[in-house]
Amino acid sequence: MHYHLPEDILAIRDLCADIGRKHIRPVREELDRENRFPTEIMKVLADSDMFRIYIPEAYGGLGLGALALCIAAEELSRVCAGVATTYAANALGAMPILLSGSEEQKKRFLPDLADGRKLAAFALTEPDAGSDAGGIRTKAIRDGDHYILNGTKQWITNGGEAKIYTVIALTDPDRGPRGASALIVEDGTPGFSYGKKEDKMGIRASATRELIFEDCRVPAENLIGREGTGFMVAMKTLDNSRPGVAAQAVGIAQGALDEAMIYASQRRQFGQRIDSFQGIQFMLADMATQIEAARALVYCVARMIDGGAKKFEKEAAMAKVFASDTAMRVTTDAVQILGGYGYMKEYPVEKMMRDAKITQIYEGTNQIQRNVIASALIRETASREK
Ligand code: COS
Repeated sequence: MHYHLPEDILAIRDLCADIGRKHIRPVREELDRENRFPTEIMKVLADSDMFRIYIPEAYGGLGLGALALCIAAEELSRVCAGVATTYAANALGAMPILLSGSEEQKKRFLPDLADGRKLAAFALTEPDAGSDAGGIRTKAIRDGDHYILNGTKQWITNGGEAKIYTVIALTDPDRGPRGASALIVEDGTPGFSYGKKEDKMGIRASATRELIFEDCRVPAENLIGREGTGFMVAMKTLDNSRPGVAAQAVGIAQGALDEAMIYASQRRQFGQRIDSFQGIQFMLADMATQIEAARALVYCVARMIDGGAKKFEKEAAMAKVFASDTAMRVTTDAVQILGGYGYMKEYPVEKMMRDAKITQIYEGTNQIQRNVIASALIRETASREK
């Protein structure tokens, strides 16, 4: 399919493919086995200006927008979704500042993120507040020119590795989600420590860790926007980041199809290549068709965002659901095509199948995405009927 991508975005795709081939492919199995954070690869991405693409030019970025970020996430995920998650979680962490930060906050924090000197992370989820994001309990109580932060955040991508965290906490606990606010918390702030590092099924090159806040004093100037706007900031952040997860899912699925195509052309059974069997051909055709449909949806939403659309939560959720369900189906079929070999760790498709699973879960489970889509449909119908 021809997507008429502009030259600068095509260059990003080629650059990511090159980094994938030279720097990620040779180590992806080791990173996965050892649950090891890809520090060296982040350095390569920083040296290649890859952290600049989603940051506006005024703050040291290239201002290339959502489509560029999606293409980068897709191409890196084609090789290793764990590395891609580590990379893309920076955009997620930076998003509250990009969307709602003051000029002063943007000038203070974004240039370090743009040149990759510092990594970022986004902290919303808690042990008892996952899908029910409005149920968070972490508190940030104003005390003079500081907020006193207390609580635990769970499953935070880039936890322990990032230097800049955007944290959603209750500044007015009696008001529930309407009393939530977004704060920038820097690594090293007294009272801020890291808990357990998770041992995950997939995306094992990415670090997932608990954040612990115990009477952590955060300067009041680190409040993003106004008090009480934190839930909205979080929701808008997720609307903007979900197309990136969808792009990651497209990349994982494409990587699995690439492997299945090569294997099916080389494997011989019953005296012929297995890609000469109609049963395998139909599987490959369905895999390719689903991937292309997912990709078209992702690029379309990214272009909506870059075109300045104000509301795209429905489309972002649709892309996330469709692409991640596709990734799960396609990677499962890829394992099936490789048969017994596919089930073994010496072939990459079993890792891809494990990696695919998280795309149906994080940044909002696919059940929550369907809630978001249905609510938007019902609202649209009601407003048409008025
Ligand atoms: N953009 C802007 N505002 C939004 C919004 C959006 N996408 N979604 C909701 N809001 C606003 C609503 O308009 C409402 O505002 P008011 O209080 O002024 O009326 C407020 O936020 C609460 O919305 P709602 O009643 O829909 O909230 P719910 O508690 O029912 O939860 C869901 C909504 C389930 C959609 C939300 O909790 C969610 O997205 N959960 C998943 C969280 C997630 O993705 N976690 C992953 C971890 S982060 S990587």
